[in-house]
Amino acid sequence: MAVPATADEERLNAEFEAVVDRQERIEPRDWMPEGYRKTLIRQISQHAHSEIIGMQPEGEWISRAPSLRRKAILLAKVQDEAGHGLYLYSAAETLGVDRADLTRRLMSGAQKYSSIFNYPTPSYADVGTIGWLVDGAAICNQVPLCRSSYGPYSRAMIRICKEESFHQRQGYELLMTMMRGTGEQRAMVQESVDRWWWPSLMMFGPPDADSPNTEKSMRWGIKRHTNDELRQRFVDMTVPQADALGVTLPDPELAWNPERGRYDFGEPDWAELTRVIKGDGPCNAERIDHRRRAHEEGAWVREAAAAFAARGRAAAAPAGGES
Ligand code: BYC
Repeated sequence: MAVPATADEERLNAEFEAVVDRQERIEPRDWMPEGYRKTLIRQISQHAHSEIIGMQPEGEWISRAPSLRRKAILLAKVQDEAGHGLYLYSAAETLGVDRADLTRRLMSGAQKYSSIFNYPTPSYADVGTIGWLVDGAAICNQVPLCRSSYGPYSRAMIRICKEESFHQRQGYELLMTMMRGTGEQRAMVQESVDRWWWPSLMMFGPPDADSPNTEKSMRWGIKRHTNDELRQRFVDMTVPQADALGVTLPDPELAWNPERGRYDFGEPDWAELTRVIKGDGPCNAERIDHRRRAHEEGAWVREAAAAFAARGRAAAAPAGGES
């Protein structure tokens, strides 16, 4: 049975709702309902995990990039993703959680990360397609999060989105270069787009009717649009880009609807999304194994950093012990 709120809690809640309604920001020092805090911790930490796991599929191509220029671009992009993860873990820590604990929850499977990173990257064209479609979907989803009601999250998202635009452009430029190349290169691009199109649509989450979190998250100003609204926006933005590139999107139902002024499109395979989210995608086990290995191999770095920080604290402490 729900515990009745005290008069004090009711007043605090009314103040909280007024701040959200005025489209102002909630800051870490402010009172917030427990459900709001929990939802933010869930979404921000899953987002952080996605950035860190998201380094793997493209990272596989760093040592095999076809030129120094392509290697430098890819290295910069993957490093940006590490940075995004760190901004987001820091934003999550303002809500009272600990990054080391969140990492443990990722590695144990207790917390999720985006379904998209459980697909393989067998072709170099996948580097371009991830930039174009995956980062394109990320931008669609994340630009509205710059206006999210929680201050540290919205500020992290502003910086992340600026970097995501570079990521999307480098992907599109890479694909455009390949499309101007040989027939074999054009076929590589098309094959890659065929594999990534539907998983990219799934990044926006389940259809609104099956999205248990959307209503509350919208009420609290955490999310600004529903999953289906953003999916539609992504399709409308991407179809003209596909035409300019000269690739076909693998959806026979994709067609301009003049009445709606938007594109109609087919239904993604929601059973596949559920399977991938539950851990049964093509690369789930591999991604988590890799993350665990990297965590174990990085233990000495964490120990060294902690020892260095402790030495700094000891040196800064006044001589003669406690003051
Ligand atoms: N994959 O009620 P719903 C990037 C889960 S990083 C896995 O609609 P919500 C990038 C959902 O968590 C991309 N799980 O949830 C990085 C929930 O489960 P729980 C990541 C998914 O939160 C490197 C359940 O399904 N972006 O772009 O209202 C290189 C029901 O869903 C997925 C973000 O994290 C999924 N696709 O809406 C390149 C953005 N979809 O937690 C690119 C921030 C749903 O209740 N996050 N689930 O057990 C969001 O905007 C929202 O969390 C979502 C889901 C739209 C993803």
